[in-house]
Amino acid sequence: MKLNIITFAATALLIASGTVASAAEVVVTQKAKKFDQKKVTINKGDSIKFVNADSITHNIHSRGAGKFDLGAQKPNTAMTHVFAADGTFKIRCAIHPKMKLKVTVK
Ligand SMILES: [Cu+2]
Repeated sequence: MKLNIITFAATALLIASGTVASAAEVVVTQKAKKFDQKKVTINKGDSIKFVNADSITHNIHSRGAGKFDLGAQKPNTAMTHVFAADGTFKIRCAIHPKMKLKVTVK
């Protein structure tokens, strides 16, 4: 009986550590109509949390393969996008065309 409990605990620990290692989250902040990073490299399945630290609305999107549109993002909010496929993504703001971020997913 005692052995069964130990086996169960060890299995649970393995599952938990595997979950933690599988996906990461990178934070990219929008400030003064710019992304705080120009390039981000992540692994497939990772996500980017986009923080709007401006006092104006932004609208993050990407066209082409794996396109997405987060829609209007109000000041002092965060939106997260999961990159499920590999490739290179050009992230733009629909309101401020000069905002550019390149995301490489490996
Ligand atoms: Cu913007």
